[in-house]
Amino acid sequence: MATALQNLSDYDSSNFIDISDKRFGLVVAEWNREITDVLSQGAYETLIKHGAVEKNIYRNTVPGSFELTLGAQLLAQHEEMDAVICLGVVIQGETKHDDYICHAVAQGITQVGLKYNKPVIFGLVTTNTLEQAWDRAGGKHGNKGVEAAVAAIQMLGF
Ligand code: DLZ
Repeated sequence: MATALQNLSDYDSSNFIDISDKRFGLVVAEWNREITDVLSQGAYETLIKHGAVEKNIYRNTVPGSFELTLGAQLLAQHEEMDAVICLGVVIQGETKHDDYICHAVAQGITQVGLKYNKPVIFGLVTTNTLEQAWDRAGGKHGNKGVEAAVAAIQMLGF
């Protein structure tokens, strides 16, 4: 019987396709920058580990997670771009801003992926507290940037 996958970073990478000629765009939100930098580093290192070439990885920052959608579109529209990975951290506050941002990003990047027919990965960490966000950026719940990169590679082999 197959073992349950705990998370995407446990994925069996032996059947990943060759990504040495694939181009990846990383779109990274500057809001909660200390954390998004860790997510970005995790995604970058994962792509390199699985065979991507440094010159084929394009990293762009946007002010906040709300801008991830447009950032993704500006990269995805290039024919030579194979996959885009969106990374951000949205922490719940006193208002509903987190809800609005998360829904907008989820819907927006879904549309970008469908419009350009290429993987646009949702690497948004959405938590109640800063501590929970760190838990998902190299802490006890792994690094969601790593998982986002794995998802991109996996989808390229689809
Ligand atoms: C305004 C805002 C707030 C309150 N919180 C966050 C957050 O937790 N994470 C994040 O990535 N961005 C946040 N932003 C900024 C918005 O995403 C956006 O950049 C601004 O509303 C400008 O459009």
